[in-house]
Amino acid sequence: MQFLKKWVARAILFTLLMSPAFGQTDVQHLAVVVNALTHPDLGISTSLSLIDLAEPNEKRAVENQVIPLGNVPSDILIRGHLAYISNVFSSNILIINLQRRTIVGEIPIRTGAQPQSLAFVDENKMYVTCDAAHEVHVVDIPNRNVTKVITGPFNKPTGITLLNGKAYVTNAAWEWDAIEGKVHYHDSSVTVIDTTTDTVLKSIPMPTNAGGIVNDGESTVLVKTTGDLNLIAGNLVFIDTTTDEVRKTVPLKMSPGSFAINAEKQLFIQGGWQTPGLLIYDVVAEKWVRDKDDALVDFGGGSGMTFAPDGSLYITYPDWTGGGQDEVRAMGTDETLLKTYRPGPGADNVAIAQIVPRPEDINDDGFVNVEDLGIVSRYLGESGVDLRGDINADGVVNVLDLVIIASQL
Ligand SMILES: [Ca+2]
Ligand SMILES: [Ca+2]
Repeated sequence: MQFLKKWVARAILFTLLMSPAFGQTDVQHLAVVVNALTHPDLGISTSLSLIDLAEPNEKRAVENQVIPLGNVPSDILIRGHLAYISNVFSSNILIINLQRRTIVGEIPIRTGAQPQSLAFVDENKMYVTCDAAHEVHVVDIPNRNVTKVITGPFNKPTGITLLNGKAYVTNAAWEWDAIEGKVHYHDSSVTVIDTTTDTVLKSIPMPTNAGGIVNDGESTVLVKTTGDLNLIAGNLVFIDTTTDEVRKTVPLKMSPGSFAINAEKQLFIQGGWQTPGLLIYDVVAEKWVRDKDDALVDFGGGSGMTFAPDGSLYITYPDWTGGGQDEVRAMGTDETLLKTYRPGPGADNVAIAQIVPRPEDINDDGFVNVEDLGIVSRYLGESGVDLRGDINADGVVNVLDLVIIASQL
C-alpha cells in the first residue's frame, strides 16, 4: 500500500502537468420526471423521463422511458449523479445513475410498509416515511439498507422536511374504511424527530389531513393540510422551529393541491379542483401575492412542482387516462410560460438535477473513496472497451485512472 501511495503521488504530479483538460467538468442540467401511470391494457408501465434543460428545442430535450420504475413510484431525491426513487408497492427505493442512465441498486424496504417521502439527513443517512407501517425508516446510504426503525405517535406518516437538526413528519391520519366505503379522518399531527439520535421529540396537533411539508431554510416549517375534500377546508400552518409550536394558521377555504417554496420564500400552491389556479403566498410578509381571485389560471391544475436554481417553476400535468397528453410546463420568474415538454404517461413528480459526471465513483455508491481505488487496482493492466476501472475511457486501466480517484480522496 505504501508503494502504491508513492506511485500515485508521483503520477498525480505527472498527470497534472501533462493533462490540461484535467479537472474540467461538464455539468448537465436536467429535469427528472417520474411517470407513475401503470395501464397494462395500453402497455403502459412506470418510467423515468429526462429533460435536458440546456436544449432549446422542446421535443429534442425530452427522452422518455429512459428507465423503468417500480410499482407506484412516489418521491424522488437527487444527490450528485444518483437519484433515489421510492416505490410504494415494490417496497424499495431504486438507485439510478442519471449520467449512465441505469439502475445501479436498490434499498429494500419491509414488505407492506409502503415507502413514501424521502429526505437526506447527511451523506450517510436518509429518512423514509412508511405510511402503512406508521414508521419512519432510517436508511444507511453507503450500505443500502434500513438500519433503524423510528416508531412513535405516527399515523400514516406522509411528508417530511429537515431543518436545524430536526425532521418534521406530517401524519395525514386518514383511513380507508372498505366496509363503509369511505375515508375516516383521525387526528392529524406533525411529529418532530431529533436527526442525531433518531428519537421522537414532540407531536404537534394539526388541522385535518396534514400532507405536504416544506421549510423556509431558517426557522419556519410550513405544513399544508388538505381537509376532508368536502366540508372541511385546508390550511397553511406555520411551525416555529425554535419552539416547535404553531405560530400561525392561514385558512385556505378550499382543498389545496401540491405546493413548493422558492428561494424568496414565496409559497406556490395549487388551488385544487374547486378553485383551479396557482396561488402565491409570501412567507416573510405573511400575505397573499396572488390569492384565489387573482390566481395564475394558466398554471393551475398541476400535480408535482419544483423550482430550478434559476427560480423557474416546473409543474407536471399527468394524463391519468393514458391518452398521452402529459405535460411539464416551465414557468419563468415573470410568470410566463417558458417551455412545454411532453414527458411519459402519468408524469407526476419532477426534480431538478445538476449532474456532474462521476466516472470515479466506480461502484456507484455516491462516494469516491478507497473502495473505488481498490476496484481500479484489481483491473490494472487490462485493456479493451467499456472496462470497469477505465475512468478516463482511454481503453486501458492504468495509473492514470488511479490518479483521477486519488486526486479526489
Ligand atoms: Ca464509490
Ligand atoms: Ca484509463
